[in-house]
Amino acid sequence: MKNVGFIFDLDGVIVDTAKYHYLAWKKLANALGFEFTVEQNELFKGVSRKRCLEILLDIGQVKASQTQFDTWMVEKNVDYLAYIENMDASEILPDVPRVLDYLKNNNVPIALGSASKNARPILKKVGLLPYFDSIVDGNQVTKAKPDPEVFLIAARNLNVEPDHCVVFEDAVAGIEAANRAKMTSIGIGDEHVLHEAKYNFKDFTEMSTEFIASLVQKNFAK
Ligand code: B16
Ligand code: MG
Repeated sequence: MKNVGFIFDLDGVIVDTAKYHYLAWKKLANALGFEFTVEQNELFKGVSRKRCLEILLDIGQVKASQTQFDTWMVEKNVDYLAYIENMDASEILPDVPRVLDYLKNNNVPIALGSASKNARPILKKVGLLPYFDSIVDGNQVTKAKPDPEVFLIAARNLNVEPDHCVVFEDAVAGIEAANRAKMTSIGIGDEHVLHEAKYNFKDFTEMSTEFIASLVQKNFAK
Protein backbone atom coordinates (compact mmCIF):
# COMPACT_ATOMS: atom_id res chain seq x y z
CA MET A 1 0.00 0.00 0.00
CA LYS A 2 1.16 3.56 -0.72
CA ASN A 3 1.49 5.61 2.42
CA VAL A 4 -0.38 8.79 1.76
CA GLY A 5 -3.26 9.99 -0.42
CA PHE A 6 -5.03 13.32 -0.85
CA ILE A 7 -8.76 13.59 -1.63
CA PHE A 8 -10.45 16.76 -2.88
CA ASP A 9 -14.13 17.62 -2.86
CA LEU A 10 -15.13 19.51 -6.05
CA ASP A 11 -17.75 22.23 -5.50
CA GLY A 12 -16.42 24.80 -3.02
CA VAL A 13 -12.92 23.35 -2.95
CA ILE A 14 -11.66 23.21 -6.55
CA VAL A 15 -14.30 25.35 -8.28
CA ASP A 16 -17.31 27.38 -7.21
CA THR A 17 -20.08 25.57 -9.05
CA ALA A 18 -22.56 26.42 -6.26
CA LYS A 19 -23.45 29.64 -8.08
CA TYR A 20 -24.48 27.66 -11.18
CA HIS A 21 -26.41 25.09 -9.13
CA TYR A 22 -28.17 28.07 -7.52
CA LEU A 23 -29.21 29.62 -10.84
CA ALA A 24 -30.58 26.31 -12.11
CA TRP A 25 -32.50 25.56 -8.89
CA LYS A 26 -33.82 29.15 -8.79
CA LYS A 27 -35.11 28.83 -12.35
CA LEU A 28 -37.01 25.68 -11.41
CA ALA A 29 -38.37 27.24 -8.20
CA ASN A 30 -39.57 30.32 -10.11
CA ALA A 31 -41.21 28.12 -12.75
CA LEU A 32 -43.02 26.35 -9.92
CA GLY A 33 -44.14 29.71 -8.53
CA PHE A 34 -41.89 30.42 -5.54
CA GLU A 35 -38.61 32.16 -4.63
CA PHE A 36 -35.33 30.46 -3.81
CA THR A 37 -32.68 32.56 -2.08
CA VAL A 38 -28.88 32.47 -1.99
CA GLU A 39 -29.16 31.77 1.74
CA GLN A 40 -31.37 28.74 1.10
CA ASN A 41 -28.83 27.55 -1.48
CA GLU A 42 -26.36 27.05 1.40
CA LEU A 43 -28.44 24.01 2.41
CA PHE A 44 -27.65 22.43 -0.95
CA LYS A 45 -23.86 22.41 -0.70
CA GLY A 46 -22.45 18.88 -0.80
CA VAL A 47 -25.98 17.46 -1.00
CA SER A 48 -27.05 15.05 -3.78
CA ARG A 49 -29.22 16.30 -6.65
CA LYS A 50 -32.17 14.17 -5.52
CA ARG A 51 -31.98 15.41 -1.94
CA CYS A 52 -31.68 19.02 -3.19
CA LEU A 53 -34.94 18.67 -5.13
CA GLU A 54 -36.66 17.19 -2.08
CA ILE A 55 -35.52 20.19 0.00
CA LEU A 56 -36.54 22.63 -2.76
CA LEU A 57 -40.03 21.18 -2.98
CA ASP A 58 -40.32 21.39 0.82
CA ILE A 59 -39.34 25.07 0.68
CA GLY A 60 -42.00 25.76 -1.99
CA GLN A 61 -44.47 23.35 -0.35
CA VAL A 62 -44.95 21.73 -3.73
CA LYS A 63 -46.18 18.16 -3.98
CA ALA A 64 -44.84 16.11 -6.89
CA SER A 65 -45.70 12.82 -8.52
CA GLN A 66 -42.75 10.53 -9.21
CA THR A 67 -42.92 11.47 -12.90
CA GLN A 68 -42.86 15.20 -12.13
CA PHE A 69 -40.00 14.70 -9.67
CA ASP A 70 -37.95 12.85 -12.29
CA THR A 71 -38.74 15.45 -14.97
CA TRP A 72 -37.69 18.34 -12.71
CA MET A 73 -34.42 16.57 -11.82
CA VAL A 74 -33.64 16.30 -15.53
CA GLU A 75 -34.72 19.89 -16.26
CA LYS A 76 -32.54 21.27 -13.49
CA ASN A 77 -29.55 19.33 -14.74
CA VAL A 78 -30.07 20.44 -18.35
CA ASP A 79 -30.06 24.06 -17.16
CA TYR A 80 -27.03 23.43 -14.93
CA LEU A 81 -25.13 21.88 -17.84
CA ALA A 82 -25.84 24.99 -19.92
CA TYR A 83 -24.39 27.16 -17.14
CA ILE A 84 -21.20 25.12 -16.82
CA GLU A 85 -20.76 24.76 -20.59
CA ASN A 86 -18.32 27.68 -20.78
CA MET A 87 -16.30 26.96 -17.65
CA ASP A 88 -12.54 27.17 -18.12
CA ALA A 89 -9.33 27.33 -16.07
CA SER A 90 -10.16 30.86 -14.89
CA GLU A 91 -12.80 29.29 -12.60
CA ILE A 92 -10.31 27.22 -10.61
CA LEU A 93 -10.26 28.56 -7.05
CA PRO A 94 -7.10 30.45 -6.01
CA ASP A 95 -3.95 28.40 -5.34
CA VAL A 96 -5.56 25.02 -6.06
CA PRO A 97 -3.02 24.41 -8.89
CA ARG A 98 -0.11 25.16 -6.52
CA VAL A 99 -1.29 22.44 -4.12
CA LEU A 100 -2.01 19.95 -6.91
CA ASP A 101 1.39 20.63 -8.50
CA TYR A 102 3.16 20.09 -5.19
CA LEU A 103 1.42 16.74 -4.69
CA LYS A 104 2.04 15.61 -8.27
CA ASN A 105 5.72 16.60 -8.12
CA ASN A 106 6.06 14.54 -4.96
CA ASN A 107 4.26 11.49 -6.40
CA VAL A 108 1.40 11.72 -3.92
CA PRO A 109 -1.74 10.02 -5.30
CA ILE A 110 -4.72 12.35 -5.73
CA ALA A 111 -8.46 11.53 -5.84
CA LEU A 112 -11.68 13.44 -6.21
CA GLY A 113 -14.50 12.68 -3.76
CA SER A 114 -17.60 14.58 -4.87
CA ALA A 115 -21.37 14.18 -4.74
CA SER A 116 -21.69 15.58 -8.26
CA LYS A 117 -22.56 13.39 -11.21
CA ASN A 118 -21.01 16.08 -13.42
CA ALA A 119 -17.59 16.06 -11.75
CA ARG A 120 -15.60 14.53 -14.61
CA PRO A 121 -16.73 16.95 -17.36
CA ILE A 122 -16.15 19.90 -15.00
CA LEU A 123 -12.57 18.80 -14.24
CA LYS A 124 -12.03 18.35 -17.97
CA LYS A 125 -13.35 21.82 -18.80
CA VAL A 126 -11.07 23.51 -16.27
CA GLY A 127 -8.10 21.39 -17.36
CA LEU A 128 -7.45 19.56 -14.07
CA LEU A 129 -8.43 16.04 -15.09
CA PRO A 130 -4.82 14.82 -15.61
CA TYR A 131 -3.97 15.47 -11.94
CA PHE A 132 -6.44 12.89 -10.66
CA ASP A 133 -5.51 9.23 -10.19
CA SER A 134 -9.09 8.41 -9.24
CA ILE A 135 -12.43 10.18 -9.57
CA VAL A 136 -15.18 9.08 -7.22
CA ASP A 137 -18.39 11.00 -7.80
CA GLY A 138 -22.16 10.80 -7.56
CA ASN A 139 -22.22 8.10 -10.23
CA GLN A 140 -20.44 5.59 -8.00
CA VAL A 141 -21.70 6.23 -4.48
CA THR A 142 -24.86 4.77 -3.04
CA LYS A 143 -24.70 6.61 0.30
CA ALA A 144 -24.37 10.40 0.42
CA LYS A 145 -22.02 12.30 2.76
CA PRO A 146 -21.90 12.28 5.82
CA ASP A 147 -21.59 8.58 5.05
CA PRO A 148 -17.86 7.97 4.49
CA GLU A 149 -18.46 5.75 1.42
CA VAL A 150 -17.21 8.26 -1.20
CA PHE A 151 -13.90 8.78 0.60
CA LEU A 152 -13.41 5.09 1.43
CA ILE A 153 -13.84 4.17 -2.25
CA ALA A 154 -11.32 6.91 -3.15
CA ALA A 155 -8.79 5.54 -0.61
CA ARG A 156 -9.25 2.02 -1.97
CA ASN A 157 -8.78 3.24 -5.55
CA LEU A 158 -5.58 5.05 -4.53
CA ASN A 159 -4.42 1.92 -2.68
CA VAL A 160 -3.92 3.96 0.50
CA GLU A 161 -5.15 3.13 4.01
CA PRO A 162 -8.00 5.50 5.03
CA ASP A 163 -6.10 6.81 8.06
CA HIS A 164 -3.26 7.84 5.73
CA CYS A 165 -5.60 10.04 3.68
CA VAL A 166 -6.13 13.80 3.82
CA VAL A 167 -9.51 15.28 2.74
CA PHE A 168 -10.27 18.86 1.67
CA GLU A 169 -13.96 19.72 2.14
CA ASP A 170 -16.21 22.79 2.27
CA ALA A 171 -19.37 21.11 3.58
CA VAL A 172 -20.18 20.08 7.16
CA ALA A 173 -21.44 16.69 5.92
CA GLY A 174 -18.15 16.20 4.04
CA ILE A 175 -16.05 16.92 7.13
CA GLU A 176 -18.15 14.42 9.09
CA ALA A 177 -17.69 11.84 6.31
CA ALA A 178 -13.91 12.33 6.37
CA ASN A 179 -13.78 12.07 10.17
CA ARG A 180 -15.91 8.92 10.11
CA ALA A 181 -13.49 7.46 7.55
CA LYS A 182 -10.64 8.21 10.05
CA MET A 183 -9.03 10.58 7.55
CA THR A 184 -7.36 13.94 8.29
CA SER A 185 -10.13 16.46 7.56
CA ILE A 186 -9.32 19.95 6.34
CA GLY A 187 -12.13 22.50 6.22
CA ILE A 188 -12.05 25.03 3.39
CA GLY A 189 -14.31 27.96 4.26
CA ASP A 190 -15.79 29.29 7.49
CA GLU A 191 -14.01 27.74 10.48
CA HIS A 192 -17.05 28.30 12.70
CA VAL A 193 -19.24 26.30 10.34
CA LEU A 194 -16.57 23.62 9.74
CA HIS A 195 -15.45 23.42 13.37
CA GLU A 196 -15.36 19.59 13.33
CA ALA A 197 -12.43 19.69 10.87
CA LYS A 198 -8.95 18.85 12.15
CA TYR A 199 -7.55 21.95 10.42
CA ASN A 200 -9.30 24.99 8.93
CA PHE A 201 -8.40 27.41 6.15
CA LYS A 202 -10.45 30.15 4.51
CA ASP A 203 -9.06 29.03 1.14
CA PHE A 204 -5.89 27.55 -0.33
CA THR A 205 -4.11 30.92 -0.44
CA GLU A 206 -3.90 30.65 3.35
CA MET A 207 -2.34 27.17 3.25
CA SER A 208 1.43 27.17 2.95
CA THR A 209 3.31 24.62 0.88
CA GLU A 210 5.20 23.79 4.11
CA PHE A 211 1.90 22.81 5.71
CA ILE A 212 1.08 20.50 2.78
CA ALA A 213 4.59 19.02 3.04
CA SER A 214 4.07 18.40 6.76
CA LEU A 215 0.77 16.59 6.05
CA VAL A 216 2.50 14.37 3.52
CA GLN A 217 5.31 13.58 5.96
CA LYS A 218 3.00 12.99 8.94
CA ASN A 219 0.90 10.51 6.99
CA PHE A 220 3.98 8.70 5.65
CA ALA A 221 5.31 8.36 9.18
CA LYS A 222 2.12 6.88 10.70
P1 B16 B 1 -24.89 17.18 -9.55
P2 B16 B 1 -19.56 18.50 -4.18
C1 B16 B 1 -22.13 18.82 -4.87
O1 B16 B 1 -20.79 18.93 -5.18
C2 B16 B 1 -22.76 20.22 -4.78
O2 B16 B 1 -22.17 20.94 -3.68
C3 B16 B 1 -24.24 20.09 -4.54
O3 B16 B 1 -24.83 21.36 -4.46
C4 B16 B 1 -24.84 19.29 -5.70
O4 B16 B 1 -26.22 19.11 -5.51
C5 B16 B 1 -24.15 17.92 -5.77
O5 B16 B 1 -22.75 18.12 -5.95
C6 B16 B 1 -24.68 17.07 -6.90
O6 B16 B 1 -24.34 17.67 -8.13
O7 B16 B 1 -26.28 17.69 -9.70
O8 B16 B 1 -23.91 17.80 -10.52
O9 B16 B 1 -24.83 15.67 -9.57
O10 B16 B 1 -19.42 19.62 -3.20
O11 B16 B 1 -19.89 17.16 -3.55
O12 B16 B 1 -18.40 18.42 -5.12
MG1 MG C 1 -18.36 20.81 -1.73
